[in-house]
Amino acid sequence: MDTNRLSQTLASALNEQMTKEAHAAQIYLSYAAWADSQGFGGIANFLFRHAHEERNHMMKILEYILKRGAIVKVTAIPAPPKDPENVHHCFEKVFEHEVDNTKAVYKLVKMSLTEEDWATWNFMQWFVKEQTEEETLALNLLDKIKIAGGEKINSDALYTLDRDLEKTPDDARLAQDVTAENP
Ligand code: OFO
Repeated sequence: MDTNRLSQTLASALNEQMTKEAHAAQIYLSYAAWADSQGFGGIANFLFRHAHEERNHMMKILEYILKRGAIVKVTAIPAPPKDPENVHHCFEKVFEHEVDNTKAVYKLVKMSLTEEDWATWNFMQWFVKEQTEEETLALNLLDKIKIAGGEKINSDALYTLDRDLEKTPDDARLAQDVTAENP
């Protein structure tokens, strides 16, 4: 009796996505280490927390593949890109990585729709929402940095940003979650 509930195509796409989330964790980890070495402890803390979140995403997919009776393939994780040039560049890259991951998530949603695999389609909706939150968060931070001068951000503004990021919540609120009771 075949107990595998995932098609070959979806199983391998989910495995790829699992590695992509692990790669995202490595990117955040390396940017966090870079930020700390530059003296930005608050930014580093924010990025370290995010590395942890990405690893949780990897685990979420791994558990889903197992639950559906398919095979998990743990492979090598590509190396993260080189260090950012400055704080502005760091968050530009963070935003780019998030958009890139969103595209991969959308691909999986489309594949599950085509295959009429509603369990996977439903599972992927969590990632769609998560990516929207992460893009919003990265965009909000980029906006703040741009207002403070972008690449030419001065040390006072950097100091404030670093201090604020130490306590910045890991998720952004989305417009679609706003209600009259909870504006
Ligand atoms: Fe995995 O959430 Fe961003 O990339």
